[in-house]
Amino acid sequence: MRTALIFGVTGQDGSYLSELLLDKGYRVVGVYRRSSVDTTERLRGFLENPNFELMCGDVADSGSVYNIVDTIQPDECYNLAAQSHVGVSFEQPEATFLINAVGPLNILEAIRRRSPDTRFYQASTSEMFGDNYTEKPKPIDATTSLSNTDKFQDEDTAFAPRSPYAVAKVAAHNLVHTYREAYGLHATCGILFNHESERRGENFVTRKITKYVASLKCLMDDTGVKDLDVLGSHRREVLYWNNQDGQEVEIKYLELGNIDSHRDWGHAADYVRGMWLMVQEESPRDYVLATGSTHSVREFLDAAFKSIGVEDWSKYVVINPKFFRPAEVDYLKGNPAKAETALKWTRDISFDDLAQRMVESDIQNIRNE
Ligand code: NAP
Ligand code: G4F
Repeated sequence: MRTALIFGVTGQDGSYLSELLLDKGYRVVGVYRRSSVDTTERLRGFLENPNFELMCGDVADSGSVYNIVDTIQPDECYNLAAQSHVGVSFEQPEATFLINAVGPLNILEAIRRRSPDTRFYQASTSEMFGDNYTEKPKPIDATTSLSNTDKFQDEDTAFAPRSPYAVAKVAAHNLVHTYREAYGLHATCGILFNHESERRGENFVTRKITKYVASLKCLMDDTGVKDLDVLGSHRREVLYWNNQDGQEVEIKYLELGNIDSHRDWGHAADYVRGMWLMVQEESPRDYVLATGSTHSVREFLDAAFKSIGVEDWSKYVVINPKFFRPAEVDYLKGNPAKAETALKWTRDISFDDLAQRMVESDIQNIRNE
């Protein structure tokens, strides 16, 4: 039985990766950090699995990382731990750098000193490209949806980080390369573009939108009102309605920041499969995982609101400068040709399916509350 160690197991990707590895017959050891509240909500489906166990630790604490790596001697180690919110990284740059750059350094050192045969995966990100892209590509593999005139990012596009989050991720990315070359570690970076899911953190833009849309749908169903005029004749911050059970329900308008930025959005379940495939390679190499399509936040709003039959979302959305970032990444569109060709990596869930699944799941969550 192979053993996998996952730092950041309680996060979105950690939960999907654990499921994948347990299905493949791995023993999975997940590292969670001490908290005053339970953070294992996303692990509910497999917490009782005899092949799954939890250890407490913090990537920013080298002693705990050394101890865990030394004790477990994993075949594979995945570092998904991060302060992963780009906006928050402007408010907490030091903590972000410690977790996102020093954290992976601690793991690399622990592996080098205590478990050098462990294969290591680092969660790099498309944010590292900043506003840079490649305009005139070399011929692109026919299996991708990219055309030769597209602007995109791939493994050869230079990094130009625009946030403390991205700077820390570039540092970690370069550390992985250094440890691979200097010490011969089997260490791989997956440069992953945005991937979302029903388990996405609630302060990322997709989930923030789908949670709002789901509450709107429940409210409309409960009250029989088809088109709430949140910003029109009912122009008040919060509207109250009585639902079918006679309970008071409130709905506010949805406040967002920059809705003109473009992201390449896929589903996390598809992306964790790509992480595993990278680690199985004989020689460690970096790969971009992306869909090859880009959509604005506006287009995500279109898809989410359409899924409940609302065509005009402008009645529900207010732009609040509070959610703008000091520096924005305007355009991300990944070219997954290398992963598609070398790893035979494919995706099952489309952009429209993604939005719909997230809305449906949030409706279920409200109904089960
Ligand atoms: P996420 O849901 O925010 O999960 C992050 C995980 O890191 C959580 O389990 C969190 O624990 C843990 N963590 C934070 N600080 C830690 C520390 N000091 N020590 C140990 N664990 C710590 O993020 P995700 O979306 O799953 O992303 C996984 C990784 O991929 C992250 O490194 C992210 O930067 C990177 N990435 C994500 C995307 C994306 O679109 N999702 C794209 C590219 C790269 P708590 O539960 O206690 O907070
Ligand atoms: O959902 P976001 O916060 O994701 P962002 O910044 O693209 O970062 C995510 O993807 C990265 C990969 O490219 C990961 F490395 C990172 O860990 C994370 O998972 O924001 C997406 C876009 C941005 O342009 C943001 O400015 O949506 C815009 N936006 C507009 N209103 C908002 C909001 N973002 C958030 N979080 N909240 C808003 O109200």
